[in-house]
Formats: sequence, structure tokens, C-alpha cells
Amino acid sequence: MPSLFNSWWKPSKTNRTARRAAKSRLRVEQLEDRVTPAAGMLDTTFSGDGKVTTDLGGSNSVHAVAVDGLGRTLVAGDTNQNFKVTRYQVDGSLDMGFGTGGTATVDFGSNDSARGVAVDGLGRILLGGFSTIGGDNNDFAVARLTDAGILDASFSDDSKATVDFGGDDVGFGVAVDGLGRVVLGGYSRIGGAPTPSRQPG
Ligand SMILES: [Ca+2]
Ligand SMILES: [Ca+2]
Repeated sequence: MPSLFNSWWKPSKTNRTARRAAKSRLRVEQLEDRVTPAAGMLDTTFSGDGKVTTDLGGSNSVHAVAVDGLGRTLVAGDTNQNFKVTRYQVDGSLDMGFGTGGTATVDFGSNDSARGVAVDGLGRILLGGFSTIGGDNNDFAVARLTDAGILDASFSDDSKATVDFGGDDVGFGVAVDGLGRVVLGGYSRIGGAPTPSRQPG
């Protein structure tokens, strides 16, 4: 008569059969050919080597970057005292359907520099920075462009708005909330001697 112990440790015929069936189902699949770059390495799917440069003429300064909902990269800054923003496709190529040849320009009529870029829920692009439009010191400045990089006249009548706190007012960042409202951040130097524009060039 088998003991209780023997009946516990001996695999039953049913279990042995199940294990053999499981082993027979194992297959070694050949891995597909793929490259997985290590984190922090340049992404060669972007412009071939992970880098791209664009000459806008003159002295080009980049101050902010953002990626929109379609994975397109927006690079913002200034050239020749105007806001500039250039958009690149996911593969790093210039988005020729944006602005003029991939770049949009905003001129407040003075010495203007974009220091922040944001994209709202409708794909519109906000550029925030500062401008000397108000006189010999800076004012906060913001502009909105359509998804196609065209000045958006539905924003502040002419796509552009400025705020003068009464001193040297330097906007450094822009954000959009869930209701599409625009927030500019930066600093203001009020009181004391007027500060010359910080716009380079
Ligand atoms: Ca200008
Ligand atoms: Ca001012």
C-alpha cells in the first residue's frame, strides 16, 4: 500500500505527460534585425545623425524648443531682431508647409527676441519673449501662429500682444493652459535707472 509521502512526491502520469507536451511546444524564434540605441545616444532616425542645423541668415539665436502632438519639433529664437520659429518633421527634415520654407517670422516693429515656445490644444503656436516696441526698455511680448505658421489674427487682433510693467520687462517663458489662455513668465526691473534692452545684436 503506497504511503502518503510517496503519493505526494511522485509526479503523476498525467503531470508528466503535461510537462512533456509543454516542452514539445517550446520554439526558438529568430530575433528580427533591429537597433536599439542606448539611452542618451544621438537618435539617428532624426536627420540621419541626430542633429540638424538651419541657417536663417544673419546671426541666429535659439532660446526654446517644443514638440507638438504630431512629434514635430519647434525651435524658437531670434534673427535680425525678430521672433523666429522653425519646424522640423519627425525625421528631422524641414517642414516646408510651415511658414516660409519651414520658418515663421514675427516682427513687433522693434528689437524682438522669442525666449519661449508652446503649442496649444489646437496646434497653434505661442511665442513668448520681449520687445523694445514700447520705448527704450523691454516689454513682455507674445505672438500666436496658426498650425501652418501664419500670424493668427484671431489672437489680440493682429496676432501679437505686449505688456509694459513700467520698467525693463523681460519675458522668458510661455505656456498655455487647458482653456487656451496664455501665460508669460519673466522678470521686470521697475524703478531706478532705465535698463537698456537686453536684446543682443
Ligand atoms: Ca523686429
Ligand atoms: Ca517696459
